[in-house]
Amino acid sequence: MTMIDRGVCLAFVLSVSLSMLLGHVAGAKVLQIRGIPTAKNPLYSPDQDFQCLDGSLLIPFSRVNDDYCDCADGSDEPGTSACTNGSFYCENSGHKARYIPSTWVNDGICDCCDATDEYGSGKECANNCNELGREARLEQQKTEELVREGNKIRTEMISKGKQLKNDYQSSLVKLRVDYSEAVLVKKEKEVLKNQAEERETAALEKYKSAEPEQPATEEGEEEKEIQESEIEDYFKMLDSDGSGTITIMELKTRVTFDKDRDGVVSDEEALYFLNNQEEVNLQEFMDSAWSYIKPFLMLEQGVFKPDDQKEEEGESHEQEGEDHEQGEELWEQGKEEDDNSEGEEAAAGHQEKVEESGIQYDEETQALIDEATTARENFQTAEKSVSDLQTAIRKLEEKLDRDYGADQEFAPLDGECFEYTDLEYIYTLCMFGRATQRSKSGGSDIILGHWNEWAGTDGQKYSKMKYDRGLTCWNGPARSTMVSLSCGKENKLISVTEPMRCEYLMEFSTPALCNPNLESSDTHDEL
Ligand code: MAN
Repeated sequence: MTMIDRGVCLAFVLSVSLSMLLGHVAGAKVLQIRGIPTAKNPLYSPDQDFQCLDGSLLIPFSRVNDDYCDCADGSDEPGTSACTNGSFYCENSGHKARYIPSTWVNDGICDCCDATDEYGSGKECANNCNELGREARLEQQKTEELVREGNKIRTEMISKGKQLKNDYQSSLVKLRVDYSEAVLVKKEKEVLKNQAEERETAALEKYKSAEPEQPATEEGEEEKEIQESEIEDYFKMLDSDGSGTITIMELKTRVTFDKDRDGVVSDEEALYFLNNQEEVNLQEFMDSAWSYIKPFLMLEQGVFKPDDQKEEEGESHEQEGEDHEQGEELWEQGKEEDDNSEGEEAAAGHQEKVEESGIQYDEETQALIDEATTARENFQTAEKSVSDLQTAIRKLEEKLDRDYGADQEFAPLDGECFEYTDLEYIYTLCMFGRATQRSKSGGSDIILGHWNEWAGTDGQKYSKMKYDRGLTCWNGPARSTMVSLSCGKENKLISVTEPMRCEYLMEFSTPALCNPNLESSDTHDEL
């Protein structure tokens, strides 16, 4: 190589390295290192050796942006793609500045709207920062306007929420007083009932031997067999894991057993239907559990209706002999039996037989039966009001403990239900209650989850609600639903999808989240 050739070659190398080192030189005065913001210029001083930003190495300044990676943190190559872990700064004047991975530099793809990342790839990138910036600013204005408008409603929700919490508090005080009174009344009625039943039992003693035995007939046997096979079928259906026993957990996934219709099948409810056992096998199911379950099942299937409905419709009051009474009565009776009052059981047994046998009692005995019946009814009424008050107190306590947001802004939504319909299903979301799905072609509600907790992350706790423990999918998990909340002028269920089988995602807009003081990840950037 001649001296001239060498000179040309050196000049070329210098010009290339200079072009990699320097970026746009505004007004040809300031030396701007490519790939860093101006604020970081003091860390890249051409008249000093360069200290890698992690402090790991000191290198001659000529090795900055020389397309060779020296620093472990990639800080010597902000303007080239030499380091796999470096970042390149696009100023994007007119829009948002951003960092991109330095491996994107000169890769033939326009990443920065000011086109600065593609200075050496030959790719022609347009600088469209002004246009994009304008659009983004408009978008941000719209968002701010929405937050401002929504915030007005949010303020109303806050005052309503606070009012509700106060109301719950005063109702609770009152209910607790009512409850103490109701417990006293129940005790009093229980004493009266026990006394009346003692008299009734004594009076009925003399009629005991007069009760006719039921002779078994062939027809009766056949009918029994049919019934048993029906029961067995139902057993198999309830035994969803095919283990040969029905457990509390298996009953808890079925709305049929939500006796008090509060949206949850409680342990108490499940135990009731399993005759107070944790699990039952087929024999136990036939012998005991079935008599508790059957009336509820028939009720659900519309085979018979609760008493009050019957009365309204003027129907007769015939009832199958051995099954427990339907609906409310049955539940109350079950609870009574749980109380282990043997006298009551015996008297209730008498009562059934009295009705079945059609025996004519003498006047005095009949009067004692009537008296005991009234006493039993009075006791049941008193017992019901105690349990109703207990339920009401429990529900209020739950509401008082519930997290309704920093300013109680979500409290007015408690108990409100919202619907969304897609091509196949009608979805319902009852806030702080449960989420359900119903096929448009009919059938019953499938529970997609019960309210569990707030599940938002990154300081945005109230942006997600988790509903779980829904109806178990065939061979799969229990259904669950995540509700993703965002600021909107009205409370509305916007969409429902099922991204994973039996895991649902609902999008819900609410003014409760239109808080101008909350930093959203977007509004923080300078535009
Ligand atoms: C039903 C619906 C669906 C769900 C399937 C799972 O059809 O609840 O959403 O994916 O059951 O078997």
